[in-house]
Amino acid sequence: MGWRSFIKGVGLGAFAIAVGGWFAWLSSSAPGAALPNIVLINIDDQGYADLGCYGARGFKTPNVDRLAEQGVRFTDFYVSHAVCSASRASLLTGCYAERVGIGGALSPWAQHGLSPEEETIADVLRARGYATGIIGKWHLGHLPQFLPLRQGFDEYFGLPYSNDMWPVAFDGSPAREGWKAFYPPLTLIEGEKAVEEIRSLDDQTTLTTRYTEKAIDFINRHRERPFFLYLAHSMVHVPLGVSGRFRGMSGQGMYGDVMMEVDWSVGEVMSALKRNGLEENTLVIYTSDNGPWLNFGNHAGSALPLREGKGTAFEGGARVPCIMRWPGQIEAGAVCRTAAGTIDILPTICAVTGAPLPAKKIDGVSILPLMRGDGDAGAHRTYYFYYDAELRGVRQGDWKLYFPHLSQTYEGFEPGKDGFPGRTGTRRVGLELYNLASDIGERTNVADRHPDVVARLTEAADEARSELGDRLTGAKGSGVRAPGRKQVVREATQHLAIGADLTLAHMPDIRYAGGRVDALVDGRRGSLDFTDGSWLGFEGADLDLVIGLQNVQTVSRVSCGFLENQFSWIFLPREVTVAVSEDGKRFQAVRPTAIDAPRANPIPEVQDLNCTFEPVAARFVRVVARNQGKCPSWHPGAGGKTWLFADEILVR
Ligand SMILES: [Ca+2]
Ligand SMILES: [Ca+2]
Repeated sequence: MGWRSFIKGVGLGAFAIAVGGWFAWLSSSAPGAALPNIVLINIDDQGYADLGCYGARGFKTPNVDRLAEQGVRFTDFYVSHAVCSASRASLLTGCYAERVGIGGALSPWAQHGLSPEEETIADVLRARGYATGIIGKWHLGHLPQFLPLRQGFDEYFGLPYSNDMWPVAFDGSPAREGWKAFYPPLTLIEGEKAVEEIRSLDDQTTLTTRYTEKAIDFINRHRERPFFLYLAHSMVHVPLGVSGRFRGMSGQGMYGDVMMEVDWSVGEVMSALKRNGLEENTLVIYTSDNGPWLNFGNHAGSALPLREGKGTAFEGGARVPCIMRWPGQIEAGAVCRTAAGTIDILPTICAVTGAPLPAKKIDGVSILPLMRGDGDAGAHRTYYFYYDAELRGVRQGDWKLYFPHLSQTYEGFEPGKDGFPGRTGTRRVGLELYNLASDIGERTNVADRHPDVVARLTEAADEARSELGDRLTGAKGSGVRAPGRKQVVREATQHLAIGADLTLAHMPDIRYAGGRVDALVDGRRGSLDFTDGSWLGFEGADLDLVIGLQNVQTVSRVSCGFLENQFSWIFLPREVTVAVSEDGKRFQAVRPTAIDAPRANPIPEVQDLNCTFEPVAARFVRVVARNQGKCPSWHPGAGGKTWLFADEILVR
């Protein structure tokens, strides 16, 4: 029994419920009434149309199709967020990613991860007496304190993040420039230990087979007790890798070959369940974390007839296949056309197993009635489509409404091929309403014709805004919880500028420190994590600040904290100038601090730049930190605007 899992992050009340639930199960589990095993298979970047039963062309997926023949296939199933980390946060917690503070795709330098205070599917099932294992891609924080063993899993084997976050160029050679050169080595992790480096495209070809072998081993070892197996394939995310057995098998090319191998893997898992006599009493769920990465052309899947793909709120990004098989509980060959999503999987598993729901608020609901054929159950539920903390869309019934935003677009751009990406563009999306029943490809905006629907969905969106926030409208969500952070904000000692009046020549970006300018002199210093709510970020602009002290003070030192995180285009300033004044009009420069030209440094660092001078009487202190302006030629973003991140200007 994992006592730690009971105690972790829950209060005594929940502890009592968890223990009570477990004993209740022990006492009621007569032979033949054992709790069902749960196998959750999550594919990376697989498109809506990449399975035979969803209309795949050029390759076959007989094993996944068989799951659909024997279970239920959802036609309108959604991820909450069409990108890896955010999508996985929702899948495992039953929450919109915004609620649990996880956005986008975490980089290998991320200083945060899914908070260990959150309860995952593994947490709730382990508390119910299940053995829990994850094989494959995690991507909810690579630091040890955020890895799966801290999130309810007994066992882990796989990659901590995406298989393309590695120092290897698109052609498979060691990366010497561009983004790829910044990445640390990509390593497979067993438990919490790095066990082996994935160095080459050849190494990538082994992943699907190895994950499958580990999955079968897990099933064999846990045949005697209920288990939860989360098999999160690294494929079919680029760089594609397929074993020799499937190379050239599909006739569609590499992508089809890789899909066929993933399908083979599903067949192997099903065979292992059958050999162990577990085929009946296991709920198998198959889904994908987001739509296809279309600019990879023939190395990407297809979401047709849906619009766009990964990284957008359109259907091609957010709508994914989902199949569930559970003989005797789910009717064979059923098709569910009611909207549902990955946020519903945790509460559904709780309903199926009798496990208590997480103590903290979640967003999903049990879709057990839908699985059992009651298509009307929850037909009027609302699903929200966030991206980058922006509430971009909302679906209710057949209607989907988009709010004005800038979206990535693949339309009109020549895709790449053979593992190389093509360009993508940006599209301004307006207030757009589509009827998905008559216009699944989202081509005819009918917002003008249905003002009542627009009003109703806008009202529904307001509920999400007040609960989960929305960067598009500036709404702060009252239900948003913090992610797990490696470092808390560093304390600063008392200094003269705390609480002083601040005047800024350029306003910082509102995304960091929530636009609170006074964070610069609140006595707390930013950590290595630029999302920690402490930093003020300036894109392409200088920090030009006048600090108005309460009264004239003797000042002899000004210290400024700056962050360097070149992967995120954050650079140290090229110069810092400090000047003082008694009247706020005539300033006397005390000393400029020139800073060396930036050199490539992939590791995030906080630098405190100190300026010490002869004591001088001052009422006002002006600090100007010059932004580098443009990413240097050696940087992957060469020519793009650099960010300057400042926190805590200490005056003494
Ligand atoms: Ca993905
Ligand atoms: Ca501060």
